[in-house]
Amino acid sequence: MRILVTAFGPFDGRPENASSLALRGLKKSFPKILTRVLPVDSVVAPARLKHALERIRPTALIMLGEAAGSKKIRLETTAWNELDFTIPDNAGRQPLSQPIIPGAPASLASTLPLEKIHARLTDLGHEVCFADDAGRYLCNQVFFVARHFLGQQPIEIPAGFIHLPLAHDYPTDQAVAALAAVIGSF
Ligand code: PCA
Repeated sequence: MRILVTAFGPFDGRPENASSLALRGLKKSFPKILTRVLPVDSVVAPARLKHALERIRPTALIMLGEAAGSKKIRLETTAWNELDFTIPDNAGRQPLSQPIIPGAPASLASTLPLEKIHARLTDLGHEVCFADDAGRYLCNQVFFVARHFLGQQPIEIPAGFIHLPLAHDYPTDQAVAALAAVIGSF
């Protein structure tokens, strides 16, 4: 299997992003996974992700980001075709109330085995929930772009988004353990 796991770099004045901290730890346990850290830039991030998908042709895609305020690992069920940034991205862009891909469906579902992942993480004692709103910012954007792109390929792969709490709300080693269990469910 070629598993691609993406995370985001820092944004919103915080020095680190919990998702890239966790990704670094995960790579140590699973050196064979392919990784990309995307910038919080609404033009560069989707372009880089699509480029990685074309180059790597992964057999599974797990996208990670951080969700400030969340105490649980959020298994995102749905990507929404809307940009409505509450803060600008790192390049200063702030699209409001506009589609990500005009003419594409209003929403696209995760194709990760979320029920199985939820059961597995719960059994291991992790704080985990399903969530149907990944925001209208970069995480939702790359989730939608990836699902749209992959939906047009001849073979569908499991692909979806997982939001991690900030590192002070969910220690990185625990997030890494949870993600290791996610990887182990493929
Ligand atoms: N979280 C933001 C973007 C990058 C990240 O880690 C979001 O939820 O959209």
